[in-house]
Amino acid sequence: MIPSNVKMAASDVDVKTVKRLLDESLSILGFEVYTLKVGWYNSVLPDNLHLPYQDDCLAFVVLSTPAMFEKAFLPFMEERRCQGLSDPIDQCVKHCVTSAITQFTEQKVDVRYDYELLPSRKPKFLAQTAAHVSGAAFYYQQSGVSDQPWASEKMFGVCVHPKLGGWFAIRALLVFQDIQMDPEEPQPQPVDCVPTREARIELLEEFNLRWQDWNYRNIITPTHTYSQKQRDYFGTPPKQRDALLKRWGLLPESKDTPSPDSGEHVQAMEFTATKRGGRKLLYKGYAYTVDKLRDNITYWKCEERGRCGGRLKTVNDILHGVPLPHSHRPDPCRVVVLKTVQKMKERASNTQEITSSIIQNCTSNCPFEASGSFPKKESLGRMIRRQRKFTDGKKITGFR
Ligand code: B12
Ligand SMILES: [Zn+2]
Repeated sequence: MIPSNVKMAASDVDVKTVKRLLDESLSILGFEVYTLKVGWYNSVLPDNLHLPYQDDCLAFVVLSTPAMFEKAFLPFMEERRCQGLSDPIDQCVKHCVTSAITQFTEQKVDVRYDYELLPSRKPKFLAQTAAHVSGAAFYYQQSGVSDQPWASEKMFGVCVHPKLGGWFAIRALLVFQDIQMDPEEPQPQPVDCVPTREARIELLEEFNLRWQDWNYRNIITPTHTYSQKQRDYFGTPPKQRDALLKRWGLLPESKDTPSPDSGEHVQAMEFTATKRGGRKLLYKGYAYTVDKLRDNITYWKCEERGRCGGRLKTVNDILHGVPLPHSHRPDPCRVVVLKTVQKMKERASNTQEITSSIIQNCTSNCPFEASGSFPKKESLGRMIRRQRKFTDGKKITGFR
C-alpha cells in the first residue's frame, strides 16, 4: 500500500527529530533519552503489564545521570519552584520533562513516571524492563544467574548502565501516541557489562542485601558518580530531606501561609492546579489560567476572562514584559483560598491524615479575612475524599 509507505518515510523523519529535540532540551539538565518501540517492551511482558499502544508506536525512556542534581535539581530549588508536599526530586523531574514536551504542541504524549501506580497497584511502567529493551542499561535478573546460590529466596533485579554503573535512575517513559517507528528498526542490545556468574551474584547480593552501602553502583568502574552534596541528599531518609533542604537555604524555614496584608505573598508568582488538573498562576492577588502555550512561552489570562482583559506572559515560568491591566481589584483572599485548597489536595494524596484534620491544619494559619471566602466544610470534605479516591493506588513514594 503506497500511502502507508509514504507515511512511514515521513514518520521516520519525525522519530529522529523528536529524539533530537528531546536530547537537546534534556541533556543539558543531566538526563539521557533512549528510543524505544512499544512492541519491544510489550513482547517481554504479560498482557496485564502491556502499554495500551500499537507495537510500532514511538516511546522514550528518560534516565537521570549524576549531573541532574547540579544541573536541574539545585537550580529548580533555588528558583523556588518546589511546592507542596510531594517529593522535590519528583517535582523537578516532572518540571523538566513537562517543559521538554511542551515543544511538541501537535503531539499526544503519555508521560509515565517511575513512582506512579496503576489502579491495579502495578507500576505504570516497569522502568528496568524499559531501560533494557531500549538498550540504555542491561537488566540483570535472578533468572540470568545459572545454578543460583539463593535457594528459594527472591532477588530483585538491577540495571547496570555501561558508563554510569548504578549511578543513575530511570525516571520516565514518554509515549508519542501518534508517531510510528519503522517496523524494521533494529532493537539495540544493552551492553552486558557484568557477564560472569560470580559478578552477577555479587551485583544482586549488593543490590538486595546491602543497597544502602551503594556498592552495587560500582560493579563496573563508573565514569561519573554522585557529588558529595548529592550523596548527602540521597543518603538522608526521604522524611528528613526537607530539613536538609531548609539547612541549605533551598526551602523556606516555614511553609505557613502568610497573611493577605503582609503584602509578600501577593508579589511572588505561584503555581497551583485548576479543578481539571490544568495549571493556574497566582500573582499579585490575581488568578490566571493558561490561554495559549508555545514552546516554553505561556500566555495567561485572568480567571475572570469574560469580563476582564488581564493578561500576562511567562517564559519558562518567569514573568516576561508588563502584564495587561485588570478591570477589577485584586483579591488576596481568593489567592489564599486557592493555595490552601491545593495544599489540602496534596495532603489528601500524600498523607493518611483524616479529612477533618486536613481541613483544620490547612486553614489554621489562614488569615481571618480569608475565612469568609472558603467553600463550606462539607464541600471541602467531599473534595478531599474525591482527591483521595483519585490518587489512591496511583502513587507510591519513598523509592529513590
Ligand atoms: C516496587 C519497587 C521497589 C520495591 C520492590 C522491589 C521490586 N523490584 O519489586 C522495594 C521497596 C523493595 C524497592 C526497593 C529498592 N528499589 Co525499587 N522500585 C520499585 C518500582 C517502583 C517497581 C518495581 C516493580 O514492582 N516491578 C514489577 C516486577 C514484577 O517487575 P520485574 O521483577 O522486573 O519482572 C518483570 C521482568 O522480569 C519482565 N521480563 C520477563 N522476561 C523478561 C526478559 C527481558 C529481557 C526483560 C528486559 C524483562 C523481562 O517481566 C516481569 C513482569 O512480568 C521500580 C520503578 C518502576 N516503576 O519500575 C523501582 C526501582 C526498581 N527501584 C530502584 C531502586 C534503586 C531501589 C532501591 C535501591 C532503593 C532506592 N530507590 O535507592 C531499593 C533496593 C532494592 C531491594 N532492597 O530490594 C530502581 C532500580 C534502578 C536500577 N539500576 O535497576 C528503580 C528502577 C527505580 C528508579 N527510578 O530507578 N523497590
Ligand atoms: Zn482580571
